[in-house]
Amino acid sequence: MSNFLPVSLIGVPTDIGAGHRGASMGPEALRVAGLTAALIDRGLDVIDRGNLSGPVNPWQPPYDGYRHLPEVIAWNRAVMLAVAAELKLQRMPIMLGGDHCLAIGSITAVAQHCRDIGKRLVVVWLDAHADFNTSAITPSGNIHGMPVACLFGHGPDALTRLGGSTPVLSTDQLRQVGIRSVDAGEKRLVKEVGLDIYDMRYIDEIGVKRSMEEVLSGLDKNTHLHLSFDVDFLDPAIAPGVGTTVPGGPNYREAQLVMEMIADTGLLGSLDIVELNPAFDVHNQTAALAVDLVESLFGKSTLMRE
Ligand code: 5AB
Ligand code: MN
Ligand code: MN
Ligand code: MN
Repeated sequence: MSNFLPVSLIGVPTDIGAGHRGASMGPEALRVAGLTAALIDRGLDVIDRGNLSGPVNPWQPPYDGYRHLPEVIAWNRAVMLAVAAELKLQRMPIMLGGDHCLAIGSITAVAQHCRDIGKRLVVVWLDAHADFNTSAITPSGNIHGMPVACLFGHGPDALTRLGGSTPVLSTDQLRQVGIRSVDAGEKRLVKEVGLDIYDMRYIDEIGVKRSMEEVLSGLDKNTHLHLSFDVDFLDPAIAPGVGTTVPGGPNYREAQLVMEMIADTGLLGSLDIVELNPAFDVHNQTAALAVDLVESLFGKSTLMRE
């Protein structure tokens, strides 16, 4: 049997925060690619809770620097409540996204839970983007480019205070990996706040292994590790099924090593799989790759080390 908590899959079929339609089909694509069976094969106890529901995508232009803000709020409330319920049952929530704005709700719930039980939360954010835009600096108004800023208290009250208190995260609680596309205003803000970013330049220079050793340093038994996995973290050559591809991401083995090293910590407590967009995918290959990587995240390739 595995040492992992039982897991609950939570489908979040929305593209409300994205600049392209289609991430709403992500949860089903992950299921079709065999996510549940893969986790059961890893020895995990798995319940698929089905999909959350929320407002349809009205596909409107941004208003006051935000696109679909009321709908984003509604979806995130639903996510926060669902995640809180699973954590209370001592289950590991796995979000099947859905665009990355859902991380506001999931991480708000996880942070609240950690406060309640006296655990330290550390978030590892795998992404091509820093997701640190605000209404004043966003080039798009798309809220999937803003979740990290919201979690740090920069954003509309309804999102920054979704769970009551703000900020949800501080700089010592977040490590971003794989970053290679940051907008001009976003860059200034990220530097001002002092985000802990392991960008692709850094990874190229010192390698995945040493980078991940640094990312995962300072964790202990009392740490709850939340992984927010934006599929556009991966190189588009292996993962075309996302709306916002950026060249120069990790290749297959580099991505596997990232997941394997996270698995080795034994501290994974919650997970978002986001931004998968089947409308851009080829024969569901990106969903299949995401499932393959999640298997590594749950220890598939550590056999030789046991
Ligand atoms: B994702 C961009 N920075 O804000 C913006 O995929 C892209 O969740 C955001 O990382 C990408 O619109 C958001 C140009
Ligand atoms: Mn991204
Ligand atoms: Mn993202
Ligand atoms: Mn994206």
